[in-house]
Amino acid sequence: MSLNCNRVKIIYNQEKRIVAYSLQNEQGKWIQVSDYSELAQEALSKGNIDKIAPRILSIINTTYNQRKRGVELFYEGPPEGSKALSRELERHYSTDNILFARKKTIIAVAGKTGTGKSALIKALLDLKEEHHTITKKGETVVYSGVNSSDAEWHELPGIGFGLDSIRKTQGVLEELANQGLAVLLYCTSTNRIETPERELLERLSIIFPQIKTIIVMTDSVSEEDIEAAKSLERNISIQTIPVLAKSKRIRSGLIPSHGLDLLLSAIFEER
Ligand SMILES: Nc1nc2c(ncn2[C@@H]2O[C@H](COP(=O)(O)OP(=O)(O)OP(=O)(O)O)[C@@H](O)[C@H]2O)c(=O)[nH]1
Ligand SMILES: [Mg+2]
Repeated sequence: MSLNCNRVKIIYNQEKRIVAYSLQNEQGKWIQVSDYSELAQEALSKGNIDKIAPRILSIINTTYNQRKRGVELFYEGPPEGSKALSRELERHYSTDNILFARKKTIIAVAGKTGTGKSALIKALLDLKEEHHTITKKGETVVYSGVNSSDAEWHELPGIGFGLDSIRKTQGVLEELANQGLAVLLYCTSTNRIETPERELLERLSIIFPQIKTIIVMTDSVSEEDIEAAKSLERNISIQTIPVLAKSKRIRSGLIPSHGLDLLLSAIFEER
């Protein structure tokens, strides 16, 4: 396997039967395949991975493994997909220099104390109807899916006052990055990201371009909050999604939860 072989990632969302593909660029950042790639065709992005695995591998081998320079193929999703892919690889591509690895999706959820990290994870797991176990790793709470997606959600301890607290968070995130962290959800309950928080996010994106960062504006209840999320996104150039994890009772009635579906697609489909 040469050092500059292509790296392709297949992400399979079984509930929605959506398959997404990313390529790693020279900087190490994962980029979704462009519309020009044969992998982007409709027939390969929707459906049961069992059925389309042969075509997926045939395209990957012809397009991204020219002169058998080698491909590192990563898979994130339920075991059905990795079984289908490795069966097909063994049958038809055993001499084609394709290295295959299944990766669990590691998602970090960070942000200041009380910004709704726990509420967010719980709401996302409920929405996915994902059974999970909860364990502690140091001060981090780890929610591990035990049925379909095999994702791990790491809730970092809330960031308090002072730079030490930010540094500690950076340390934990770097450790996770070395274990293959795929997504960082950074929670904020206001439309302001303070300078140390912004610097943390910027530093991480430089050192670990492969991590997809999303700012989650929690407790978003009004039109103004949605506008604020847009303006934050413009300012900081990081995708920002306004979310209300749990419905909220106010004097004039109940505000239903929202934004969770969009956030799940951003995590599990667009990488
Ligand atoms: N109604 C409603 N309440 C929320 C929402 N998000 C957070 N809360 C409430 O806000 C408070 C703090 O939320 P947590 O999820 O515990 O915040 P956290 O970031 O996990 O806090 P730490 O773990 O202490 O850092 C709790 O009382 C939650 O019930 C939401 O979307 N809707
Ligand atoms: Mg919490």
